[in-house]
This record gives sequence, C-alpha cells and structure tokens, in this order.
Amino acid sequence: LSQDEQKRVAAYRAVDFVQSGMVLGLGTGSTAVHALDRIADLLRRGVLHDIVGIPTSKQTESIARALKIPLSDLDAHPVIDLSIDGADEVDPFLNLVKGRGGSLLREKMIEGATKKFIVIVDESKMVGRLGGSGLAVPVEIVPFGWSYTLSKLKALFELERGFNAKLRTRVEEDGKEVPFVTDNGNYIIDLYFENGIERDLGMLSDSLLRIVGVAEHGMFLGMATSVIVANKDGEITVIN
Ligand code: DER
Repeated sequence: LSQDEQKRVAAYRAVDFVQSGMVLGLGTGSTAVHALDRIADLLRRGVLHDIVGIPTSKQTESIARALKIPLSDLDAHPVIDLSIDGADEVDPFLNLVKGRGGSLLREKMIEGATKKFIVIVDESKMVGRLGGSGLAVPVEIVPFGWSYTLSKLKALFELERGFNAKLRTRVEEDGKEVPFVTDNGNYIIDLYFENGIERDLGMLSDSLLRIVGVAEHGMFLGMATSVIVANKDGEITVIN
C-alpha cells in the first residue's frame, strides 16, 4: 500500500469506534481527512446518525462542512466522546508530536477534552524517541516579541548537540517570505533535534510552557488512548 492508502486503512479502522449519537473531535491533516470521508459516507448511508463534529482547525471545519458533517464547537460541547486525529510522530509510550500542519493548539484543547483519543498513523510515523524523525517539534507562540521568545527557546537547549530552532514561514504568491500564522493568529517556532529529544519529556514540557510568550507546544504526552498503525502490507495494529 502507498503511504496514503495506509493512512486511509488506519482512518477507516478508527471510524469503526464511532457510534451514533457521539460528539466527535475531528482531527486535522491528510490522515484525518480519510476519517472525515468515512464518517460522511456512513452518515449519508444512514449507518451512523446524530453525530456532532468539533473541528480542530478552520481547514477541517471547511472540509467537514463540505461533507455535510454536522458541526459544533468546544464551548457547546466541553466533553467530547471520541477524537480521531493523525500525528507526526508516535513514541513507544504513545507520546506524540503533532502540529506540523499548524493546528496543535486547537487539537490539544479538543483532544484534551475528549474521553477517548484515537490516533491514526501510517507506519512511517513510529519513532523510538520524540524528535527522532529529525522533523519539527512545533511550539505556538504569541507574535509579540517573537524574536525574544525564540532566543529564550534557544537558551533552553544551548547545551544540546544538533539542536536548531526557527520561526515557521510561508511564501506568499508574490514570493515574499512571511511568518506562518495559525488559526489563532499566533506564530510557530519549529524545534529540531538531530538525535531526538534526549531529556525527560515532562520536564521539557514544563520548561517550554514556563516561557511567557509560549502558548502551547506540539508534544502530546500521555493523551492518546490508542494508536492505530497501518503498514505497507495493509496490516493494522491497534496499540493501547
Ligand atoms: O498537524 C497536525 O497536528 C496533524 O494532525 C499531523 O500531526 C498529522 O498530519 P498528517 O496526517 O497529514 O501526517
């Protein structure tokens, strides 16, 4: 199976856990989209009914709206029955890195308010240690004084070999490079660890959140109820 087919297989398996009448946290990203498609199809066919979706991003909101999934928000539903979402990395303890799509704050709020959080991934997301993929560990920060906040983040890791941190940018149509802005009007600093994160994740989380300009980070520690992994042979593993 291609990586996208693996994502679809994992997503469809997760939707087996959806029951009519549930309030669902709707994830963000290319894996979660397959879950949205499947939920919409089951609703259309009457297999599922009375579902309310709480989208974890404006992108997911517009996709779900187009798929005619009934939507609401966290204020109306502060307790959510089930959330289904992708991840960028999964470690052996089911700790996650999320947020490479930029939606980590709303995802963490919604998935933190959920009774059961099922993560759906293709096998490429499994790592021995968070940060191990060498890809970004995102931190959402307020735009005010972003360069100062970046310097505080770098100071946290000044002794770490192979560490780097940089403001996430995007390129506008006219080619101008500008800061990436999240759904919440914030910026993102991406942290890079050449050898993965080599310190206690809980202590790192506390240190990050103590930096005043930091709104939230993309490490989801001890939040996943289960992880559904699909591999290239189409085999599914459900890890609890
Ligand atoms: O940005 C995010 O948090 C996404 O959910 C990410 O973790 C997974 O995105 P993908 O399914 O497109 O790989």
